[in-house]
Amino acid sequence: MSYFDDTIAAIATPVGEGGIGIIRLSGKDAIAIADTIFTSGGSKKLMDRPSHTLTYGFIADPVRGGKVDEVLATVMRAPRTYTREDVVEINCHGGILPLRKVLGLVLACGARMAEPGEFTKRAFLNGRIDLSQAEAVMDVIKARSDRAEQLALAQLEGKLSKRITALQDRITTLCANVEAQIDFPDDELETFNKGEVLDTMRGISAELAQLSAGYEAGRFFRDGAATAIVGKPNVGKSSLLNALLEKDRAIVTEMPGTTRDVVEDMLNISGLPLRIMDTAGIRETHDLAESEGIKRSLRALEGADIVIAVLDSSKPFDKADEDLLQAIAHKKAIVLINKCDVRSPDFVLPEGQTKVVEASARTGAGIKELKDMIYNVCISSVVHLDAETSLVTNIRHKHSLDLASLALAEAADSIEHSIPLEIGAMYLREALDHIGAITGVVTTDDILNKIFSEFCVGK
Ligand SMILES: Nc1nc2c(ncn2[C@@H]2O[C@H](COP(=O)(O)OP(=O)(O)OP(=O)(O)O)[C@@H](O)[C@H]2O)c(=O)[nH]1
Ligand SMILES: [Mg+2]
Repeated sequence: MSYFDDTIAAIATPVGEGGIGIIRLSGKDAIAIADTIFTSGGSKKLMDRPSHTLTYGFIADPVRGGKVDEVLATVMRAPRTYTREDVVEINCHGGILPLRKVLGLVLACGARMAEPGEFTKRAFLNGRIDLSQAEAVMDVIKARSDRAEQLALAQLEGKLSKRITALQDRITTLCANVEAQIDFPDDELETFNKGEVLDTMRGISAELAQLSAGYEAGRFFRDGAATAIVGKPNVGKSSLLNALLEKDRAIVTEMPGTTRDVVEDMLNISGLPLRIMDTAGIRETHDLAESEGIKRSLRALEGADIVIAVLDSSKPFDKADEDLLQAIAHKKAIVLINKCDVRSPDFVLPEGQTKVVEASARTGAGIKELKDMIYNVCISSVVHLDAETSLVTNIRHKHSLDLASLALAEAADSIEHSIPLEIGAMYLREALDHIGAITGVVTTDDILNKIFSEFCVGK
């Protein structure tokens, strides 16, 4: 049974010209509405066609007559459909004009224009997928690397939901345990052993925290890690960008102050997408354009997830290099000792730097080591990463995990300090609510509207 009684429609393919374009209808009248505008060679009605079959025919204007487009119509009957409702997909010729005309007819015949994400929202509300799976649909569409797509697909298949539901079940059992102890305090309940209960609570709290810790790596895979290359003028930042990208992206000259603006490109390291930025060399200057460029460098440095600080080893390490190391001390950063092909014996890096790579942007030596180090710095929080790993990639999920982990820790503390068990039970129920928000067991219209409004129309 569907949650809705109206039928929605939208153009499901991107705007622009293509081989085909698809109009998608979903709802209890989807097939009847399609039948009012669809004619096949014979007198075949879509209503009489078996589910999950394709029918060749034409779309015609039922009022004014006249063929609008030659199409293939797919009939898919509930419940084995994307939304769990009756769905019809009309494959039109892929220009925007036929698509708009067909959509116009469908709307005139009683369908309502779908809102962004409304098909997926129906899949969720009709119980086919949970909320984290619905959110994964958008991540699959927007994935920028194989690895990001793999993670989103794992989430769509419910791997994250399974892990979360297992934790949820364990908390529910705990909660029942504690509540039984409240209701029957005098009975010697075999299930309530304070030490064991505390261990279980802390164990689950730690597991939730660990899932949450994977978020940063998950976010990098999903959105790309912003990586800024910074340093003094002429140390080889633009050369390094070009070496990493294996193309002549940025201008390189022997003149200090060559790069004036931030030059950005995408780089993929073993499936990890990076937004890599070459910046203007940082120094005192009276040149207006250069000083604006330097301001942008500093902004890029602050905003970056990862910083590559480039030093020129053909010259002695100086005060400006020292200032740079100071400026990146609070960031995830790698120190790159460049120009190692012409390294001077007077270049001495101060002690205490841990992530250091020696390289030559000119010869390409050390570039692979740099890439490996960037990858490791990005996913350091994830011990083990394979196809089965489900990483949290969504900030909403991370927040809920953190809150649930905190509530469990509070529950454990209160029970440890012999505070009335009612308080512990309250924290446990709070933890359950936070977990439930991830899969959508506990949610509000506001949250749903916000999540689905970020989708594209037709999905
Ligand atoms: N020998 C040697 N020369 C290098 C190396 N990397 C860069 N250079 C040279 O150093 C000079 C400056 O290189 P750029 O890449 O323009 O330096 P930059 O840091 O981007 O300079 P600005 O944009 O002015 O801040 C050029 O002449 C490069 O060919 C290297 O690894 N070895
Ligand atoms: Mg440059």
